[in-house]
Amino acid sequence: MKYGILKLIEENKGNHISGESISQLLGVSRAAVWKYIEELRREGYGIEASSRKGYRLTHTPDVLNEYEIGKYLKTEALGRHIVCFDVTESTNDAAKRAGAEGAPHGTLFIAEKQTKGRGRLGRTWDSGYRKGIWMSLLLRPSISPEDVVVVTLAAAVAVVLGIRDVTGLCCGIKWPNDIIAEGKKLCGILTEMNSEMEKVNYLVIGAGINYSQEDLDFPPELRGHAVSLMTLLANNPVRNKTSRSIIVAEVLNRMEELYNMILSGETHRIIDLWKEYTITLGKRVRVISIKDEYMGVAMDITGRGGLLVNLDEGVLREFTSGEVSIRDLE
Ligand code: BTX
Repeated sequence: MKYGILKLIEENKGNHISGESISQLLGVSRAAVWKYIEELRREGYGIEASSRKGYRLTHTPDVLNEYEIGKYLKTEALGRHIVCFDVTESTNDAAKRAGAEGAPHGTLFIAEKQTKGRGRLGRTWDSGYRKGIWMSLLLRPSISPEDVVVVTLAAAVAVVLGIRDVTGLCCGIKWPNDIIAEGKKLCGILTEMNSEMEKVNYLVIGAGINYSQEDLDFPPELRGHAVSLMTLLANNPVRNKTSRSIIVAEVLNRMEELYNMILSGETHRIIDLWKEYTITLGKRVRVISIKDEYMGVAMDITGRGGLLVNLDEGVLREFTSGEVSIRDLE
């Protein structure tokens, strides 16, 4: 109802709409309309009220909610249910809990701040209040567990394409799924799954996209290594037309296209797109696996998402997990 009222006010594009009209159109009392307007104002919307003319929208804040994201969504399933948190520990944890309780495919969990944002292998993800897009998507794909890597690769491609669609900015993917711009980390992706031997019960794809941090907003150890979208767009007029909601929606729009390709057996198209945007292939790399470190040249990515490296000792080896650092970026 709250966003129904907002929609009516917004559709009037700068003109007033009376409380009476809103209450008649939506079938709610004028007192209720007033209560919802107050709630919207607390969320940051500028809504002018005049006793004679009614309500007028004067300012839309950069908040993440189902209404703002929904304005730009073109999907059928992804993001059609959205759970928004002001503060939560980790949206991946929220999505996993909801996954276990039967939440529908495509549900999006998104937070203004995470207090225990997680990276891979128990690392932390810095997720400051309203500084980024901290989101997790719950998927219920009918694929086998070994094909999950391709969904993760698709998520990285979706982030790159979504950002490019909105801003024109071209980012690169560092294997397996870091999004890099100007040599710094703009986004990280954490995929977690609940599966049986043959079947995935649900999959959670978490993405953290830095949006408005200045260098000093990052913890000292990340300064110079992490970057935000607004910093990358510092001198670009597109900066003022971009919002976190548009980015979220465009990433989901792209993700649904790619996800449908996977379901229709076209995983090779995901691999091809990933290769188009990667910055890893053809580079001298250091691969840090759980046990050892290896040096070599990254040659290719396999159909199941592994990285093929021509090691210095002359052996071609596939890595399915691990960390890669690109020598040129070090
Ligand atoms: P990762 O293990 O590849 O990256 C984690 C590493 O990245 C950290 O050890 C740190 O060096 C660096 N780092 C931490 N925070 C940031 C940041 N904001 N920007 C750039 N670099 C950073 C990548 O793991 C996967 C991250 C997924 C985050 C999302 S946010 C929504 C969802 N919920 C959740 O708890 N995690 C995911």
